[in-house]
Amino acid sequence: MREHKIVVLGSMGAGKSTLVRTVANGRVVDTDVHNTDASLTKALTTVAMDYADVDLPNGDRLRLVGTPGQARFEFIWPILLTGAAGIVVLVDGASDQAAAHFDTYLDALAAHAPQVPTVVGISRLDLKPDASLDPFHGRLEQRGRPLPVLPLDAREVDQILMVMDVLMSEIESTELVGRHD
Ligand SMILES: Nc1nc2c(ncn2[C@@H]2O[C@H](COP(=O)(O)OP(=O)(O)OP(=O)(O)O)[C@@H](O)[C@H]2O)c(=O)[nH]1
Ligand SMILES: [Mg+2]
Repeated sequence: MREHKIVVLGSMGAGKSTLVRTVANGRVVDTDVHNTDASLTKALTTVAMDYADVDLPNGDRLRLVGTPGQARFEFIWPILLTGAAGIVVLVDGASDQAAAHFDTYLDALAAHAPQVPTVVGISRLDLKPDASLDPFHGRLEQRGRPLPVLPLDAREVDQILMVMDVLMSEIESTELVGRHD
C-alpha cells in the first residue's frame, strides 16, 4: 500500500476543513474554534490543522492535512507542508477577493513547495454561477506554473475524489520524470 501526505492550502472559508471532513466521512481530528474574525461570517475557524486518513478506491492511503486559512497562522503553512507529496490549493470562487487570495497561495507555493505536484480547486461556484476560471488560469500562466484548475464543491465526496485522482496522476508523472533524470 502506498501512502501520500496531501496538504490542503487556501483562504479562510474556502472549505478546507469541510473537504477533509467530507472525504473522511467524519473521522477527522480538527482544531476548529469559535471564529472571532469579523471579516467573514463563519461560526468556526481552524487554528492549527485538520487531519484524516483516507483510503482511496485504488487502495492508496492519503494522510490528509488541512491548514488554517487566517493569515495570522501563515507561519504554520511551511511546517505542515514539510514532506508533502501533493497539494490542493482551495480558493473560494464566490469571494470578491478570490484572485488576491489565489496570489497569496501561489506565493506560498513558490516559497515553500515549488516542486510539489499541486492541483487548484475553486469552491462555492454555485454561489456565483457567472464566475469564470480564466483569471486563475491567467495567473498561473503568468507565473509559468500551469497547474490543473477544477471546480470543487468541498461538500461533495465525488468531486473531492475526482480532484484527488488528478493529483495522484500529477504525483505519478512527477515520479516517472524524476526516475529518468
Ligand atoms: N455553497 C457552497 N458552500 C460550500 C462549498 N464548499 C464549501 N462550502 C461551505 O463553505 C464553508 C467553508 O467552511 P470551512 O470548511 O470551515 O472553511 P476553511 O477553509 O476550513 O476555513 P478556515 O479554517 O477558517 O481557514 C462551509 O460552510 C462549507 O459547507 C461549495 O462549493 N458551495
Ligand atoms: Mg478550516
